[in-house]
Amino acid sequence: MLFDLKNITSGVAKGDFLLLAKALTSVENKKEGVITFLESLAPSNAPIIGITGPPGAGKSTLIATLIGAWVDNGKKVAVLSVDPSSPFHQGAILGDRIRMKDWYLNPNVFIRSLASRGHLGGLNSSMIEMTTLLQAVGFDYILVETVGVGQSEVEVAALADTTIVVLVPEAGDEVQMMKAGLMEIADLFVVNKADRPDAATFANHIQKMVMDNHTSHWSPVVLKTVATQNIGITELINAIHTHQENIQNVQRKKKLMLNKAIQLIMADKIKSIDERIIEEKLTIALANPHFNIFEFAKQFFNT
Ligand SMILES: Nc1nc2c(ncn2[C@@H]2O[C@H](COP(=O)(O)OP(=O)(O)O)[C@@H](O)[C@H]2O)c(=O)[nH]1
Ligand SMILES: [Mg+2]
Repeated sequence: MLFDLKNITSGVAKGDFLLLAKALTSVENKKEGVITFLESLAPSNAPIIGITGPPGAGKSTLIATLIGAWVDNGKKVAVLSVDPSSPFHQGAILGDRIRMKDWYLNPNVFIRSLASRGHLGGLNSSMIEMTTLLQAVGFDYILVETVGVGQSEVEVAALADTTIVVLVPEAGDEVQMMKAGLMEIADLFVVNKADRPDAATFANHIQKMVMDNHTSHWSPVVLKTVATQNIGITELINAIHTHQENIQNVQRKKKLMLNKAIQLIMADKIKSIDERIIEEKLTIALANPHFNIFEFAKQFFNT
């Protein structure tokens, strides 16, 4: 029942997300039958838009304004928000729910907070599966919010059609540190909190970095916004749409799908690693004074 695509889709069309929510939970937990279900989904071109950046930069606030603009245009929007999972409780921190609360009851908006599950600061490991499901059930835009620490911004770029890096004027040092990596992943830079004094200088600095660094045919756009006052949002939406048009080519799609395929294949291979068995064998192997780690590991390699 959870995997009745027709029922999920008609629920979404009516703004009833109960079946979708249940299906997403099964997909997130990779329950039995999920793969068969995912294999049955028709392809969709609904854009996946990744929004990453340091905590407090205004990602959630920006997302709320994007939702507002798209919903006004009759679109359906889904948001997956990946918060760093707290070591003290299992489960996501609820901060984003509060900020996005205006949208929680809207029939055209589906929002889910996710824990980052496992890899430190990284994305939830079922992200490809969940975004593909959201695409298939009738959303026009899928937004993925991730806190830009560690690997997560690289992971979101591998997942998203358009990656937006949100920065704030005082982020100078972080940008220096992340410089090279950011240039590779950002399709759009948003300097949010442009109501602050140093915003123009900071945006110019990013613009200069973009011009010094860009290698691909798409040169990242640098925009200034004040999310809390809806300033710069029209320009941001136009830039997202322009980027979407720009990436409609076979090459780009192939690159994105290659990334996703590799992630799915790796996830499948990791499944076959049983740490307990390795540990048992290791206990015995370590008793050998000639223990060699390469020789030991080799017995578990794929043949
Ligand atoms: N002054 C100012 N504050 C903002 C702006 N955008 C967001 N904020 C505030 O910054 C704080 C963090 O915003 P939030 O969207 O939760 O950031 P996130 O952690 O990146 O999702 C909140 O108190 C927002 O109200 C802005 O453009 N200007
Ligand atoms: Mg947030």
